[in-house]
Amino acid sequence: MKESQPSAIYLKDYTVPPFLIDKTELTFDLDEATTIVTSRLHMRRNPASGKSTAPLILDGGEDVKLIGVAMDDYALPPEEYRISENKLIITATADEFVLTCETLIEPQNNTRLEGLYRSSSMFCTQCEAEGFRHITYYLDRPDVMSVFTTTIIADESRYPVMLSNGNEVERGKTDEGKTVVVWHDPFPKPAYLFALVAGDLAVKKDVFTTQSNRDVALQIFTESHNIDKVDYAMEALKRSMRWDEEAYGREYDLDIFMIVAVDDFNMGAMENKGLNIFNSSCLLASPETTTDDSYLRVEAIVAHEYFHNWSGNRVTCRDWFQLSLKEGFTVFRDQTFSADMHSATVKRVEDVSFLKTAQFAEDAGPMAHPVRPASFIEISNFYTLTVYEKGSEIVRMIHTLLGEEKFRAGSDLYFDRHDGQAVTCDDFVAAMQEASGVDLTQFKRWYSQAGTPIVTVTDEFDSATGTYRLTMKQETPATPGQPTKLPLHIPVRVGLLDEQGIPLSSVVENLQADEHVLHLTQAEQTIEFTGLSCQPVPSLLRGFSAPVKLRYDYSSADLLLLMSTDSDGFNRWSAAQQLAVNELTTLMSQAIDGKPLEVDSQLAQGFSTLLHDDTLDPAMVGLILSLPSQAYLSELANPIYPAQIKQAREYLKRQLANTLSAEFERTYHLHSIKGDYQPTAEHIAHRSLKNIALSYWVETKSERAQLAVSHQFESADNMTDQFAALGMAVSAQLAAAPAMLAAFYEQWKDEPLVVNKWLMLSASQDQDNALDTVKSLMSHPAFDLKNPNKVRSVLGGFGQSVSGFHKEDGSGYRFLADQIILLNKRNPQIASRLCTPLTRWKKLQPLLGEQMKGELERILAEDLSKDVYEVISKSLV
Ligand code: B3K
Ligand code: ZN
Repeated sequence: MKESQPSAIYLKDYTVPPFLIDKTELTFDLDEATTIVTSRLHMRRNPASGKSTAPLILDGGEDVKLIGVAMDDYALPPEEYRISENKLIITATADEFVLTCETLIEPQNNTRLEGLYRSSSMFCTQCEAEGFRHITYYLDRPDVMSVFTTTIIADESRYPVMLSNGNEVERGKTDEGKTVVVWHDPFPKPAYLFALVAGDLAVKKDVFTTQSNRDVALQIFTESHNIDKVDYAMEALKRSMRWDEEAYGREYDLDIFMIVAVDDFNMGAMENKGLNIFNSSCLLASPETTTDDSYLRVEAIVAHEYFHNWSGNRVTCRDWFQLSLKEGFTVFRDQTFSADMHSATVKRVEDVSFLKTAQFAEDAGPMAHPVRPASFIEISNFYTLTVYEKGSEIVRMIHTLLGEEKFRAGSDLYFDRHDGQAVTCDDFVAAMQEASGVDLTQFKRWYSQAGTPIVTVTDEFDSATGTYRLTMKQETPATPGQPTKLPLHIPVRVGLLDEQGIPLSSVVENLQADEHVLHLTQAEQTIEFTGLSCQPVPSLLRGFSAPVKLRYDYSSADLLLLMSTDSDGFNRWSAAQQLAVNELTTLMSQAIDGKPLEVDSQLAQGFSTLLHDDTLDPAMVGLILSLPSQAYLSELANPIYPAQIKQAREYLKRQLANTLSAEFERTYHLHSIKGDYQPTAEHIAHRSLKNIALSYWVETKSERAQLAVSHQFESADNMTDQFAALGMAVSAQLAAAPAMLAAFYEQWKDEPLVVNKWLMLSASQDQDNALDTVKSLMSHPAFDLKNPNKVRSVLGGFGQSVSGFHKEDGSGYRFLADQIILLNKRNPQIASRLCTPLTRWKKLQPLLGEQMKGELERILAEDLSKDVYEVISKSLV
């Protein structure tokens, strides 16, 4: 362990920067061995800071070597500056000056993939949140916005493409024959949005004409062998640009918009001004190599990064505590975009399912934090589901409270008022409140209070007066650092149905309607619905109108009714999930008690109705047929018995398969589509229902079903069908599965993105020898510890192997801990992300939980990066 441990920084300590940087001029002399960066920073004291004698303190990294520093061209002698804890400190400065720094960095030795690094044969950058300081000394904070001019000097034969933010303004040669390219970005921006790319890249070009009739050049760059896989991303980009004009009135501002795909990238993509950089897995797509899910992901991420041009770049964050200002809002924007492009209900179900599985688990664990955190040790650890997904839910609730028109007035005011500024979540809410006249004072607690509220609903019906009363109680469990909680403003969308499922109109506060938005603002509140002729079945929290856990004692009959009749598609899915959860909970208890499993499945009846109704949206039917995942059931359980959850799921799936085998076989054939692959909502829907039906049918192990799986695997003309067949063969443990896995690798070994899917599936196999399998995958030629996608595939996949990861002797946990220790120094961000499954130890059954805790303690004894230290130390509190 280190002598002194990293310490936290606090939102309450925020102060404005003592200096500003009006202009930033950077020169990169690119070379494989060493790169020399010269910066000329046009600085002045910040009049708003009131500190007229404060020293100049610039952020740097341990990997940046200072060659020289000059002020107004006077080279500072060593006694006039010092470097301490990676900061460059200059005590005496004028009020206005030009600071020149020359630094040396080694991109090829940069394994953290922050700052400037090499991926394949190219140079690329990643600067958010605090990566720029690994390039040169700077005021690396988002409230310092500067106009950047970037000069790139490189050998053109190896780096014919040299890119940075903004527009290319100059091109020439040095005396030694190297090429010099100068880029200028007229929009002031924080350093986290800086980007540079140099490499031998192919480009796909297009043009977008904006609503005000300006032509914008669109360029997508990849290594040449991938350039045939960017058409879908280009079309998605154009759809995003058009949508942001229509939905938010936001037009693109520069003359050129570029995207570059790189293979080694810590996350999905990055919204650098005018030069987005993407993990190739989030950009490239072709029918043969890309599944439907990945197509949708490419479209959503292209949109997300593009939307940041306004929600993030033009209006940015004052400090990193405000991260959700740009991320929550931009996720809401991309979710709405995808909903508009495809099916809104399907999109909502997928997003909510993800939130309830992963964000709720985060909220219930040791890293729980508010959407606007009050403190952090390492900001990279706060690019979380809470900041992103729950942050988006907060914006969605504002949308629900304001309605479409006022919400748009609020966003217009926000963008116009704060264009070119670095602002806070409070500024966002203030604009929404001011433009709408809706009081959001209490609502703002959603930003500062962590944890998932539990809303418990009870009801009574007075038949004499036709009055129905709903009593709602809210309670938010304690989270680290927040023992007590205040009531939140929770919008609850409610409809009432009669016993046939027909909507009942009712009156709430003088408003007659089929559906009401109730405002739960107190710890407990009763709401009266009048004008009812019969006892209703409530359809609560329609569309998941707030990110809460809803508790209401539905009977199975109520759930079956909602599942087959509710006018709210989301709640039809939700009712089916609840019914499945109820049955699985019974089965899990039996498994834990060592009893034989048996359940009188009501779900089979509901599924049968769905499978016979050919008028329904096949995508929705597919979603309803999908049983709650192992991860979701783990989130609900306390304590978690992983093996018994798995046993219960497998049992129920087999039961349903056997009961409804004819229906599944029929559905499989009915939804098999002919013709060319198309990633349209309609085709995706048919494929998804067909593959879910087949995945049930094959559980019967009938010969016909097994043949259908092998046939689909061999003859599919698209990755969705081929990979689905492979996945179900593996999970049903068909005899043919090992040969299919081998054949798949052989077929796709030259397509790294497909190989990643193979690595993930192979690592997630639920077998006793799963640990041996994962170890052999890590020494497989296809594996590469430098590449985050491969690490995520293998170790993320292994985490899903219940019998491998949760092995009773603790060997699975030990193995993951070893990998975290190995990656801790090489790539702290990736190492820290890998810790997540270990943070759940307190909820695991004691036997397993103790083993996990032991591994956390072992990791903590190492010399840790800030990233890993924060997660591990907080998990052990
Ligand atoms: N803003 C980036 C995320 C950066 C993560 C840095 N550790 C991508 C996005 O959310 O759009
Ligand atoms: Zn984002």
